[in-house]
Amino acid sequence: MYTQAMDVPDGSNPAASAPDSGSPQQRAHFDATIAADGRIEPQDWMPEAYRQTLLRQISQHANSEIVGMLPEGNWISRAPSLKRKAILIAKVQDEGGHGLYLYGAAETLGTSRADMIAALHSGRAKYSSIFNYPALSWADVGVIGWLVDGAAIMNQIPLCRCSYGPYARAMIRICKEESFHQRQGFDALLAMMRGTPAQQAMVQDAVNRWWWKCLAMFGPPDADSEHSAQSMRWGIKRIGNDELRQQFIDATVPQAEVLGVTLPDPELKWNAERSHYDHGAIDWEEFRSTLAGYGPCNRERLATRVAAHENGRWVREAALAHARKQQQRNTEDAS
Ligand code: BYC
Repeated sequence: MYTQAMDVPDGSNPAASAPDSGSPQQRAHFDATIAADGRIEPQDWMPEAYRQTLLRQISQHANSEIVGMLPEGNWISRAPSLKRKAILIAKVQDEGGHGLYLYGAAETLGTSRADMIAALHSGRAKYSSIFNYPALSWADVGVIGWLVDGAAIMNQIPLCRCSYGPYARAMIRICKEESFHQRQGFDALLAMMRGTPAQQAMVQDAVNRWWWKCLAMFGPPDADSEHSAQSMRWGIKRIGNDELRQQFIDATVPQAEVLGVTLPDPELKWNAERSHYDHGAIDWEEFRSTLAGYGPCNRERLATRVAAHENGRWVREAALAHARKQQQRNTEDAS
C-alpha cells in the first residue's frame, strides 16, 4: 500500500551507495554557487543530503504526474463532445510527458527510472494526495484543470528557479503546458455555468468536493513541514507551503466570482489589513490519513498504475528487441 517515501539508496547504484563528503574546495564551490543563486549541475559535487532531497521531491513529482493521468483518463471515453475529447487526450498525454521529463531529471542524480517506478508500485514512494480522490462527473474534469492544475502551477512556477539545473529546466517547459491545462479547465466550467441549472449544480458540487483537497496539495503548514526550511536554504523550494497556499487562494477567489461558483468556506473573506483572503481551517487529519494510504482511491490508483505497467510490458520488450537489432545492423554495416 502507498505509505512511505522513497527509500534510497538501495545499494544497486554506485552513485547512490557511495556518499561523497567532498573536498573543502568542492564544499566551498557548492556553498558559493547556492549563495550566488547559481545552478548546480549533475557533474558538480553536491552534499548527499541535497541529492537525496532532490531525488525524493523530483521522483514524487514525476509519480504525481503519471498517477495524475488516471482520474482524467477515466473520462476520455465519456467526454461530451469531440472537441472536449481531443483536448482531454492532449492534456493527459502532456501529463505523461511531464512525468518523463521529471524522471529524466531525477535520473541525473544517480538512480534509474525503473527503480523509481518500482518504488511507486511497491508503495515506497509518494505521489500527490490529490489523486486519491474520485472524479465523479464531467465537471470534476474541469475542476481538476482549473483548481488542481491551478494549484500545481502556483507551486511549480518558483521551482523554475530551483537551484538544481535539470529540475529547473524541466519545470519551465512543464509550467507552459500546465497554464494551458488550467485555462482549458476554466473554459470547460464556464461553458457549463452558461448552461442548464443541472450543469451549474454539477460544477458547484465538484468545486465543493475538490476545494479543500486542493489547499492540502501545498503540503503541511510550514510549522509542521519537515523539509521546507532546509529546502529553502538550498534554493530547492523558493517559497514556503503556507505562502503558496495563500497565493493560490488569493488568485482563485476572483476567478470563482467570474465563474459564478461559491467556494465552500464560510470563513473566506478579504482581510484589508493583511491584503489577503482569510480562510477556514484545513482538515490535516484527513490529509495525513490519505498519505497513510486510507484515501478513497489509494488502492485503486496504485492497482491501475501497476496493471498499466504490466500490460505495457510487451511494448517495452518489443522496443528493446528492435533497438538491439538496429544496433547489431549498424555494427555490421560499420565493419
Ligand atoms: N501529497 O516537509 P514537506 C500535477 C509530503 S501533479 C503527498 O512540506 P516538501 C497534475 C512530503 O512529500 C504535480 N505528499 O515536504 C498532474 C513529505 O513526505 P516525505 C504535483 C505530500 O517536499 C495530473 C511530507 O509530506 N506537484 O500537476 O518540502 C493532472 C512533509 O511535507 C504532500 C508536485 O509534486 C501532498 N500534497 O514539500 C493534473 C510539486 N504535501 O517525502 C495536475 C513538487 C506534502 O518526507 N513537490 N507531502 O515522505 C513539492 O513542491 C513539494 O514536495 C511539496 C511538499 C510542496 C509537495
